[in-house]
Amino acid sequence: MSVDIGIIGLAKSGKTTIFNALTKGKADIESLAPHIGIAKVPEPRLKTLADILHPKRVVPAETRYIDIGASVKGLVADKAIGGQFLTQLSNVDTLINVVRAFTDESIPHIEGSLDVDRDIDTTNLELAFSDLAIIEKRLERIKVSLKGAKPPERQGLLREEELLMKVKADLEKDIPVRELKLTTDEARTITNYQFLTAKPLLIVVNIGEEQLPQAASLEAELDSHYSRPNCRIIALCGKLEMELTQLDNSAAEGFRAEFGIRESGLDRIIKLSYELLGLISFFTIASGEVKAWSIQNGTNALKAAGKIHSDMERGFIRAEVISYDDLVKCGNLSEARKKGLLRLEGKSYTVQDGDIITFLFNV
Ligand SMILES: Nc1nc2c(ncn2[C@@H]2O[C@H](COP(=O)(O)OP(=O)(O)OP(=O)(O)O)[C@@H](O)[C@H]2O)c(=O)[nH]1
Ligand SMILES: [Mg+2]
Repeated sequence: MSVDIGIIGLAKSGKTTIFNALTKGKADIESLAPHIGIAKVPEPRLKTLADILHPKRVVPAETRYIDIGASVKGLVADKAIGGQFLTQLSNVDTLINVVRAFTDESIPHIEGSLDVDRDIDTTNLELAFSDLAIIEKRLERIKVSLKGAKPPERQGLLREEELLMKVKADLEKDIPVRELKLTTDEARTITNYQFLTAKPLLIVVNIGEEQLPQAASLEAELDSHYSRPNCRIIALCGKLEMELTQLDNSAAEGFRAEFGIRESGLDRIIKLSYELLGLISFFTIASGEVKAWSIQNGTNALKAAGKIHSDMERGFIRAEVISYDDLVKCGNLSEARKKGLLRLEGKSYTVQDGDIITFLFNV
């Protein structure tokens, strides 16, 4: 199971360009069908592990990107995103909103002018409309169900109704679900609706090449306006990022240096998405392969095993764990074992970022 990231934004904002850059793909920018592509998650520790362990293969974790291929505005019928597009979007783990900041006379902006703030608001509004439509529908259903409901069921329905009314009032005040402070119970109920404004949001402001020298200051300014709980904003040039993926790494680095870009925009997108989702990496070594896996911070060893294979979760016995730092310090596994740095942990052990884990299981 990979992490799924949905790319949204107004028409001609550069969604497919950024999708192609992220997935090193060649999706036709004219095509209206959704594009789905895989990107490897950059993980510098894998290289160090490969140097220490000499595996046959190194397998990074993967992220799936979905470019739904139509602008959010175009999707809106009766002021809410509907049908197949909503289904696609409601299943993703996080959203990227691509906002146009590049100028190009030959590509008319659908609103007739460039305005980053307006476009961010437009998309946020569309997402909120979509959630409000879901709430309205559910509230109507609850009303009907309440008519014949027996006391215990009735109580549950009333509680749900109250929660939905609260969320609705906040959405109407432009407060997205991702910013609400909910109890664990409320959060659990809310998860079922897969609200779009509940998803972490990364806003990617797509600047032109000529704006690159100001990218850092622009980003700092945007950040001060838009960084909110579970929401981050960055500026990058999608077109350049896409072109750089066609080059080998050292040539791409050279170009970046020339443009004063410190880090690949794509790496930053993935890193920030991971941060927003609260994901960490752990590693496994088996059959000559070193593999990276992504899990939610706070996951226990049992669930981490299940991420690899359901058999491993079902037949879980123990996990043999060493931290990345300890392994690097020791230089190899047998030295680490001698020093007693390989720990045996049980089901409830909370996996830490960078752990190298061997699961012992029995099926
Ligand atoms: N000058 C310039 N053009 C860009 C940049 N990013 C994208 N474009 C161009 O803008 C046009 C639209 O880009 P797409 O990536 O197709 O945008 P989209 O959001 O996928 O468009 P739709 O799917 O039609 O809504 C293409 O001609 C791109 O080459 C950029 O940073 N600078
Ligand atoms: Mg497109």
